[in-house]
Amino acid sequence: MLTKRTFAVLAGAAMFAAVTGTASAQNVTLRSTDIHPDGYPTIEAVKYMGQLLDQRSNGRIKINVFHSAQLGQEKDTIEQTRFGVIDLNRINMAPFNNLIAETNVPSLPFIFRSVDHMRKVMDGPIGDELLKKFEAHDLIGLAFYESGSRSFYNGKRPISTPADMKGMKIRVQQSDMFVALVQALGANATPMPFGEVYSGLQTGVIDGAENNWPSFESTRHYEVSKFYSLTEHSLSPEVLVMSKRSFAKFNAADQALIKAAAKESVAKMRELWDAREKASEAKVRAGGAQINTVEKQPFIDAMKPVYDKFVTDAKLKDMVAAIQAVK
Ligand code: GTR
Repeated sequence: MLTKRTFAVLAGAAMFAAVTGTASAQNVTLRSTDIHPDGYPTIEAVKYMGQLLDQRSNGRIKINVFHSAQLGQEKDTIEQTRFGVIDLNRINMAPFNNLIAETNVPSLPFIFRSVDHMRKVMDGPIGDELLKKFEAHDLIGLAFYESGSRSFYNGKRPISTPADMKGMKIRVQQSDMFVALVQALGANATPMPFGEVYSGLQTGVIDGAENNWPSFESTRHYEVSKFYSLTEHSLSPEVLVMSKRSFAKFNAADQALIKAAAKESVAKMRELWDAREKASEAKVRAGGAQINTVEKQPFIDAMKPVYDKFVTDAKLKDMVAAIQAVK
């Protein structure tokens, strides 16, 4: 017997099939998720991709970006995207680390020498290979976005050496690699969704966290955690993935349109990101954050156990070597 709810779900699915069965001719609005607030560079980049698609499909394909974690925190949205409940997901590499071994590599501490190095790697064949790894997990990797460099912040004291972190409770993303990274520095790692970090800092459940300038600013974490120490330990990029189920509903021409619009949004993202990093830095400085630089070598030296634990087989070792060889 069909319950009312099942009927509603089936009716919804049938309607979707009717619309998307000839998706290339009908109007489709893709649902895209992001945890950041409206106006954040990642949100604006996906909106830009939506504008390109809208124009190029003569209004048939649009994107609706659900910002501020309206569709859930990052880790929870992965399953929904795999099932096609969410069509597009702008997310960091870190929540994929436990699922797809290769995604650990660009998140590794100090793997990139600079932002330019990171851009060159992610734009080149290594990045393309990585995007393909999502397919076995019901996702289509469309593009990588910037995420600047992540540094530690806390409310207790400036961090100048790993010893300053001893015993601190540091929030990390839900990734075993980030847990190991923080433990290798002598601190205690607490994996936690992004949306819970502010109250965690405020109530003292955690002493600190790590992130880039724009996220440190947009979350107002600097109000409750004022020491920002420029360790710049990870450049873990953002990735834009699409549900394979949603993607399969388009014909080849529209699939090419989607892929091209995503790739073209990368330049837009970079332009927005560079400006936002500067604006965020100015805002947190004006807001009373205490910034210090660090000598990086002791932090780099402490990372050996992380590489030993996560760069285990030959293909991951080759990927690390290939990244290091990019000039
Ligand atoms: C941000 C990133 C998010 C998420 C967040 C976090 O920099 O853009 O995708 O990874 O950090 O720390 O959870």
